[in-house]
Amino acid sequence: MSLEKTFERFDKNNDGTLSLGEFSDAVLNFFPGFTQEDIERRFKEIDINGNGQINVNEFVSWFDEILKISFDVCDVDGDGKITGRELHLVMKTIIGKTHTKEVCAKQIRIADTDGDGCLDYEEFKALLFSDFKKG
Ligand SMILES: [Ca+2]
Ligand SMILES: [Ca+2]
Ligand SMILES: [Ca+2]
Repeated sequence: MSLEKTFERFDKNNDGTLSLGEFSDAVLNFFPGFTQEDIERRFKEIDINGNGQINVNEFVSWFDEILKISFDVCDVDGDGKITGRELHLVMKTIIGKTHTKEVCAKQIRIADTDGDGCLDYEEFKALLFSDFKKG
């Protein structure tokens, strides 16, 4: 699942842009902890020309940045990798989901494609998108 595909999926009326409602659905799907107020503020930041719509380029670059920030926040010790313990902390504080340590460890195992026991940025993204697919 790429960010472009995510965009298309949430562009419910297929007009090639995301309205505030469509954007809100997309954000909440990945980050249920966001409040409506946060979402509206971010929407205004992304919608630079103020026409009330976000195009695919604006969405993809914003989302990529948010994912990088989330990754850095998750990576508490800053070694460029996320462990099960770090993931547990993050799910709770940022993403707003409470998972047990066991569930986090299992998710790491599933998403850890190179088998080093931790998630790098690409694996982290894949994990978020796999959650998205399930939901
Ligand atoms: Ca739309
Ligand atoms: Ca780390
Ligand atoms: Ca890995």
